[in-house]
Amino acid sequence: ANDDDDDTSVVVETRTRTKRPPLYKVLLLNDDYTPMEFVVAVLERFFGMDHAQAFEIMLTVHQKGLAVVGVFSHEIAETKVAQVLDFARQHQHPLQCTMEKE
Ligand code: NFA
Repeated sequence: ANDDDDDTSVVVETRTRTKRPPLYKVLLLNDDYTPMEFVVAVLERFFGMDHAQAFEIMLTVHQKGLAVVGVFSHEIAETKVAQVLDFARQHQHPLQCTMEKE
């Protein structure tokens, strides 16, 4: 410009910190009443497991009291929990399912 200083531009770079979204574990809980075959069917239907995988995880829940059945974004985890609880209620089983931040 028509003045006596020098035209100097300054580039200000702001560092972008990209945060990965938190993940949530979906847990299945043991109880004394839900039939084993029903739990296997839940794991196949909502968590995409084949029969052998589903049976194995069902047994872990039965023996240990609970197991992680998947890890998802908050929204997907919430949906999985709701689907399992709805399906269990529809069949009048007390199966419990919950989520926790990883
Ligand atoms: N404990 C249940 C039974 O003996 C089976 C079960 C497994 C229930 C996993 C809930 C979760 N019928």
